[in-house]
Amino acid sequence: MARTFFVGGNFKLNGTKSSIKEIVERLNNAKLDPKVEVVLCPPAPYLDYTVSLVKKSQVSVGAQNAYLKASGAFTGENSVDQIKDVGAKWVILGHSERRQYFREDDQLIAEKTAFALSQGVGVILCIGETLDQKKAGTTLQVVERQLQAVIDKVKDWSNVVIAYEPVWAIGTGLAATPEDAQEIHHSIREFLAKKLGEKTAQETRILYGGSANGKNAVTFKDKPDVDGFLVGGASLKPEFVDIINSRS
Ligand code: G2H
Repeated sequence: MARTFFVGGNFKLNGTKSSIKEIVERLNNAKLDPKVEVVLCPPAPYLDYTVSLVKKSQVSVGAQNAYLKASGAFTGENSVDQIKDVGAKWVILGHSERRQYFREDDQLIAEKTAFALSQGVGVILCIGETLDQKKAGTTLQVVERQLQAVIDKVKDWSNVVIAYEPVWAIGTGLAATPEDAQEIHHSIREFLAKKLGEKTAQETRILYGGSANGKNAVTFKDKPDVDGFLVGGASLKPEFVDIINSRS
């Protein structure tokens, strides 16, 4: 089964009503490759607004974080039920910025992933090694450990998209080479096959994230295990359209 190419826009802590309107209207008016699934992830206060602006069925909206409870006394958290209530369908979990600045560990990320999936919200699950881990040659150990924590809690991966985001490539302008990304993505798929079976491994989309942009996206075109991108900085710019159309 062919995997649908997936491009996520992670706005991070950026945007205003006016800039988000500009981004979504650009996508509404652009000629997008109809075979690509696009997910826009604005900051939580703009989820409802972003949903209201989207005009194309291939474009949906996701949150950048969600808690492992649907409601209650959890000041400051996002609820998957509320994410669903405003019409968003996805949530990014495990992003390295959450791991680093908010001390989220594998266990918490796995619990949040399991909860979001149980409530019918798709998860863009981020994994990736730091520069020190890459230098130490432990990239695969790190991503396998991050995946294993989720595998222990989640058996149905049909609503999970993995984003391999090497931390050293995030926001640095230094993207992984397509060859390196392909090698890691292939190893991740082999790991999924070993742990969850060949069918799940073949069906799960593995995105590349880390300084993806309008110029380099096309260089990943012939890499069979790169099923799309999770895009930060460039998702705020007109070149986001080029990334979405990079396979066509
Ligand atoms: C990695 C990526 C989006 P950027 O964090 O998740 O950001 O494309 O700015 O490196």
